Amino acid sequence: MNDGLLTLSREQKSFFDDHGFLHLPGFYSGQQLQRLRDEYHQLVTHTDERPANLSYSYMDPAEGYPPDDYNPKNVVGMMDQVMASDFWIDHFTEPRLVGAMVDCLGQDLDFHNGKVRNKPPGFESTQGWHQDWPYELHSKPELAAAITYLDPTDFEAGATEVIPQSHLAALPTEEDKSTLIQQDVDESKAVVCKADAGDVVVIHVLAVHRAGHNFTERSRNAIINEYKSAGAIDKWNNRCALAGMPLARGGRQLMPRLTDW
Ligand SMILES: O=C(O)CCC(=O)C(=O)O
Repeated sequence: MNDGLLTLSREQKSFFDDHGFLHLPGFYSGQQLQRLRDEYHQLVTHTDERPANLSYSYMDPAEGYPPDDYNPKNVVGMMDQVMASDFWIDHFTEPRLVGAMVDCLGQDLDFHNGKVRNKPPGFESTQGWHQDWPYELHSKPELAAAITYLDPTDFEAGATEVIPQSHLAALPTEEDKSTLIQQDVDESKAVVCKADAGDVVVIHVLAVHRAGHNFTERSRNAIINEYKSAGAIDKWNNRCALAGMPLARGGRQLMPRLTDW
C-alpha cells in the first residue's frame, strides 16, 4: 500500500489524473513477459481452436511487407480474446494491473471489454484522432484502457500517440463518425508513446489518441483491456464478453488466479 494506492506511486496517480494517460515501462518482464509473448503467439496462430464467441480479423499483406513469423496469419485485430483460455482471463485480472486500474478509476472496478490491436508489417492506421468515449458511452466517463505492448513500438513502428490533458471534456465528432474533427485537433502537443515489449499504457476514455502506422518488417502487437468504475453505467449496450464483471470492491480484488502465470 502506498497512500492507499494498490499499484501506482503517488506520482504516477497524479500524472494520470493530470494528463489522462500513464506509461508504465517494464510492467511485464522476464519469464512473465516471455510467457505472455508465447501465449500470444499461440493465440494468433492456433486460431481454429478457439470458441466461436471471440473474433479475429486479418489484414491482407501490404505490398512489400510479408507477414512475420510471430504473427504469420497477419491477425490485425480480435474482439473478446478474454474467452480464448484461462490464461487470457488471468491477463486482464492480473493483480498489479487491476490494482493500477483501481488506482486510476476508484475502488469499485468492473471489466469493460478486451480486444487485440496489432499493426502487422505495412499497417497504415486510418482511424485518426479519437476519444474512446463515443464508442463506449456510459453515465459518466470513468473508464480507461490498458494497452499491453508485446513488441518495441516506436514512431512509424505502430506507436500510440496521445495528447496530454485532452481528457477533461468530450469533444465533437465528425458527422456520422465516432472520430474527432481531425482539423480541430492540435497535434503540436501530441506525445509518441514509445513503448518496449512489456510496457503498459493506460489511456483515459476522454484522452485524444490515435494508433500509428507500422512501416517496419515486424508485426507490432498489443492487447487492450478496458475497465470502468462500477458507478459508470453502460449506455452503449455493451455486448462484449464479460462486460461489467466485478473485479474489485472497496479496493479488494475479487478474482482468483486460474493459471500458474
Ligand atoms: O492501437 C493503438 O495504438 C491505439 C488503439 C486505439 O486507439 C483504440 O483502440 O482506441
